[in-house]
Amino acid sequence: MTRKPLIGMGLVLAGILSGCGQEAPPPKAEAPKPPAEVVVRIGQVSPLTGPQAHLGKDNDNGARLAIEELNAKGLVIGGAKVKFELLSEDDQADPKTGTIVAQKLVDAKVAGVIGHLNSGTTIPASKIYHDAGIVQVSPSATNPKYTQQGYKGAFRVMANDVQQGKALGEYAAGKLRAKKVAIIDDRTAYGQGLADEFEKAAKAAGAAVVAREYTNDKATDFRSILTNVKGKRPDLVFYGGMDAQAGPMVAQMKSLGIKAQFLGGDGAQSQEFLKLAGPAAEDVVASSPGLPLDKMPGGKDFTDRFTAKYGQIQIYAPYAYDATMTLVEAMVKADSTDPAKYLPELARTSRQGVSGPIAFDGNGDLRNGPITLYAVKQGKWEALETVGGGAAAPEQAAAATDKPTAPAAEKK
Ligand code: ABU
Repeated sequence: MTRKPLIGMGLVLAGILSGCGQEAPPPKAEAPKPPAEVVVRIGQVSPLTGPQAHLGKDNDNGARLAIEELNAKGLVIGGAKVKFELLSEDDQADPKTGTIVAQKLVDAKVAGVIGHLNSGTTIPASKIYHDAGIVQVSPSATNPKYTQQGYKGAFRVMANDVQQGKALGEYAAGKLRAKKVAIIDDRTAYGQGLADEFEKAAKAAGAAVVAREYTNDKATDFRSILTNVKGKRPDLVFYGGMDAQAGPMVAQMKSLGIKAQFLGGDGAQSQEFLKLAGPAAEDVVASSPGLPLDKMPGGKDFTDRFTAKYGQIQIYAPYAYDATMTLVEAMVKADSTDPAKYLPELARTSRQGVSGPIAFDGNGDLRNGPITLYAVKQGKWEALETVGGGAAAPEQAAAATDKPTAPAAEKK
């Protein structure tokens, strides 16, 4: 027996139905199924306890705001609706604790990490993430070594301390006309590294280093080293370290009658510094990578959204927000939350963040990151000047964020 083609059978069946005076019902279209929801964990690490807890919470809240906004969009990645979950860990700004919590995040199978805050924790933790194939974007670690280790998954969204130290050294010897400088650092990767870069640049610009002292990132009494410094009669005291030390140090300089100009880096350029130093903060100068908040392309909107939920911005919240948005944008572009799949998209990032344009060089450093110098005037930080980078023009400041910018080269 010969088999009839199915189409012929169909026609026969249709004929039978029409012979009965009935119309064939149109085939029913299946209602599209809503994509399944998957939970994607993103790690965030910063000091959430101890003297830098206010900064750690600032990073945490910046990343948290980004996660809330991303979840509100209902993103679909790889065919599934994604709910992001922020896993925040406290590294206490301690390098050993940093590696312990990094391993905890690896074990929790996070899809990426925002952090750490401190260079001293970011650098040792980066080996753990690298070995586990996890991508890391630090909002605030500025020691150059972090991105010089050859780890393809290590990125940062602000300028590093080679750039910051140079800007500070040149400002000290140039605009501040310092001839004799004293340098104090906290012996952390950040504080010592920035002090070394400052020293190089200040000497190259003609200043002499008359004292080099050190403390640590838990200390609160600096009178002994400040007494040594006073004996050298410097024009300027540079401190490489965080606000928890810089604030009391400035207050103690005043009580010891040290009239030298105080200069610090981004670790000192916080709202907390103003509280800790009190009236002695007046005329202090400090730098910070990035643009002043009111000059950031998305600064005003971000400030409104952030402060409504979390209160005052300390320093790094916009960068933690940008780091998170940049990481997730790469996942969306790759249509995958697998670090191996979205890493090439992250390396090619070219976007407008709230803090400014975000694109990475071959090491994972931010391209053209600006550095801004600030002075305390009437108890508030006032921007003095911005060096390097592409400082946002006023018309750019009003522009929406997340706009594509010029394409960047492939990472490594
Ligand atoms: N950038 C200063 C604070 C964080 C760090 O690099 O240690």
